[in-house]
Amino acid sequence: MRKVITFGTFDVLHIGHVNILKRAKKLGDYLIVGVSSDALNFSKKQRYPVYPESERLEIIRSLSCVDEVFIEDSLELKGEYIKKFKADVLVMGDDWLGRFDEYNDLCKVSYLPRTSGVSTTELISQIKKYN
Ligand code: C2G
Repeated sequence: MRKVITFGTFDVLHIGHVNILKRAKKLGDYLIVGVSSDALNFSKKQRYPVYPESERLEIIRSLSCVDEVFIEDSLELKGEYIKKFKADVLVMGDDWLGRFDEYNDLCKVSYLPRTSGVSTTELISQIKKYN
């Protein structure tokens, strides 16, 4: 069984998130998703996600292409997560191109193209315009 692991916040779920998860699953048989914690998100972006981690975890768990989920507590723990889940492939969007090449020693690292024209940040600013 070929295991694929990927990570993300997946706040305000949109088609770009679904596309990357479906494509990640196609690279193997079993898809594990590390959902970034609220605290990790705050440390990265200085704001909390719209949906709390418990809800983001449950939403991602409910997708048919996802087999297993867990909370990602730190960006620096990727190597530990890859070993713990015995992942064969690490998938990230190409906005992270080159950032995780160090894990090539542990598994294959694959960057997939982002879906253009959609992002959580753009959705939030669009929603703010609806009064
Ligand atoms: N994504 C995509 N297309 C978009 C938007 C996002 O393919 N239009 C991908 C990203 O490249 C990422 C995944 O969807 O691989 C999740 O995106 P985010 O929720 O923005 O996650 P991010 O903040 O990049 O967190 O440990 C890594 C980080 O936690 C990733």
